[in-house]
Amino acid sequence: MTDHNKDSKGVSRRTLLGTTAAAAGVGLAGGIALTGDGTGLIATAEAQTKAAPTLPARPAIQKAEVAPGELDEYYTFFSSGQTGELRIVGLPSMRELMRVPVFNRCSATGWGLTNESLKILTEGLLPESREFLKTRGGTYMNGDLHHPHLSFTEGTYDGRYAFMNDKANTRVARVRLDVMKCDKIIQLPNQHTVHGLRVQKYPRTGYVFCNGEDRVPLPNDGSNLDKTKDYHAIFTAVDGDTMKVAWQVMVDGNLDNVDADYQGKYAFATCYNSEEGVNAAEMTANEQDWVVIFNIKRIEEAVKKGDFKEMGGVPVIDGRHGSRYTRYVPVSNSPHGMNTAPDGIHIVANGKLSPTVTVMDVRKFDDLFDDKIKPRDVVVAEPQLGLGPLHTAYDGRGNAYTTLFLDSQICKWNIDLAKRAFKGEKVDPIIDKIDVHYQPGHNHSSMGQTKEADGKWLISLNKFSKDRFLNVGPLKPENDQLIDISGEKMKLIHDGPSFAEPHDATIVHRSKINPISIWNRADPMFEDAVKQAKLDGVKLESDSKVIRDGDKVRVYMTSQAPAFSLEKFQVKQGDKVTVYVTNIDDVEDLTHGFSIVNYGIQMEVAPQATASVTFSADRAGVYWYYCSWFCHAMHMEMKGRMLVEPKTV
Ligand code: CUK
Ligand code: CUA
Repeated sequence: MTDHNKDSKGVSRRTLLGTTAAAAGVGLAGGIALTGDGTGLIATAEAQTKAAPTLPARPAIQKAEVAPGELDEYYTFFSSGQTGELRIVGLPSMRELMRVPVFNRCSATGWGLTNESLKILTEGLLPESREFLKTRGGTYMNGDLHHPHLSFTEGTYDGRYAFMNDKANTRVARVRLDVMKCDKIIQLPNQHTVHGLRVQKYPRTGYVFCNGEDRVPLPNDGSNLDKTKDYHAIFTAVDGDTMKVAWQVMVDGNLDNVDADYQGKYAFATCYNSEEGVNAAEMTANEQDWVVIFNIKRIEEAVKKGDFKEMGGVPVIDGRHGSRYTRYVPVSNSPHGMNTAPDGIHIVANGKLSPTVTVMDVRKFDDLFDDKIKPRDVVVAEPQLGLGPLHTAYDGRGNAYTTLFLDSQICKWNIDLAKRAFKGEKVDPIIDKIDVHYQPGHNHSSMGQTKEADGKWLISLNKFSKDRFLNVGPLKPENDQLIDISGEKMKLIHDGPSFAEPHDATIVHRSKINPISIWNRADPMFEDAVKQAKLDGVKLESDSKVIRDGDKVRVYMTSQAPAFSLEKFQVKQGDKVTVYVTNIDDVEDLTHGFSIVNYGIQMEVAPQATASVTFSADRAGVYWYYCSWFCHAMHMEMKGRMLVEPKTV
């Protein structure tokens, strides 16, 4: 292994910067083509190798510095783990551009406080959770966002949506990429946690595949603790357009990560705990676990002809061993990452407890489902890479990059060489290794999860930073490292600290993403406010009104820098007050905020948006409300007073 160890310490960021010009052009160089026979997107291995010489000639080291005023070439959508939000980071600068609250509460935007966000956070909850959360604020306060993945059309990103999971509370969310706001959250029935999440790549998304990790009794009614053989794990396909569960499959073992093919035929998930144990010793007792392959066409037919059990209002198909809807391919103990190569052919299950990764050929899956071959016959390579392989990324030139958690390295290896070695040829598939700091989980290459993998950049999401940054106390940041993969050897370019805890990321060329800067007044995000205003005879864009409706009071005002249209309003103690603020500024980046002192109220109101918040006016007195987003030279003066008249007894 030491042959391949390349210490990156000699590389100084200062010497890298300014030495080279940016690589010219985007050159999304994929060796993949749409086949005319309806089988989807497949490239031959030769096409992948041939793709390499057509790449624009690159300097030895790509330019990573993005000068003041320059824009990044890529958007990176980062998960944030237990922080529960989606983060948008520019690449290669690694500058954090935005945080999109999803499963968390956000003080800046009012996510979890405004009516618009509360609707999204509550409408998709399971009935039993709604009941459970009644006395707990109506929704969950936490989330654990691991896997953000963007919607596809024909094998590449189409700029519509990002989908993501909440491992903590079994939810799936969708973020609209036109406004970069979450618009749907649903909670999955029957399932206990969602871990792996990926989307259908072809013909489009389509399905969002969601791995149920933990096994629980079904129904989970408290009557069974120790009959653990009656616990089940569930795989879910969510319809990405309607955000409803399309179908579920009951499987053996715990599902970990998932990916899909480029043909629209299969999804496949790594499974650990084939032992179906309930503690670490039991879960890792066997030498082998498996990858479970889901046959999408057969499952859709089963749903059509009724070969399922309805549970929790959704069709559940039996996909346990022996089912015609699934196949189980044995791989070594406790595999983790599941990654489809941009060639549309190879998929890699990452060994974790084994130093190997298992490469399968998706073209063999038809025969496997027709019982013409044995499960292990789909395996075409199993290279030994190092200790703790977790996730694999690709460059579109036939090479793969695997994180080695225990070795704290990225291993670059060649798929074709690995296949030849598997057949007995004396070749070493490993091309290069680089130290990362420290303990990498996921890694990601630019456009590498699409057929348009361009082989320019890799980020390594390291779980530990230890000594890499100024010490900030016992809780340390993670370290997201930028690596140049345009050449034969990998080059470490940048250390990027991040707060808890990116697990996964999607690197997207900026040409794929086109957000707007000013809200459309007809946006569904505030359609409830528009409806209510209509009922009240109020024009949101121009009227300032206080409407009393029993003990409900609706306060309508506009904001235009540097003033709210209402300088004051009056309610009675105990009233249920809803304040609607419509930002009538039509200027890019002119966001106002609305915050009421000592009332715990705060929200963002972006240009042309309406935001609303409802609260109980329980404390009497004068309370100033103020604009919380710096908007104007007179921003400090942008304020008004709410009078809460005391209740008379
Ligand atoms: S997981 Cu965290 S390092 Cu949730 Cu994709 Cu592998
Ligand atoms: Cu409006 Cu600050």
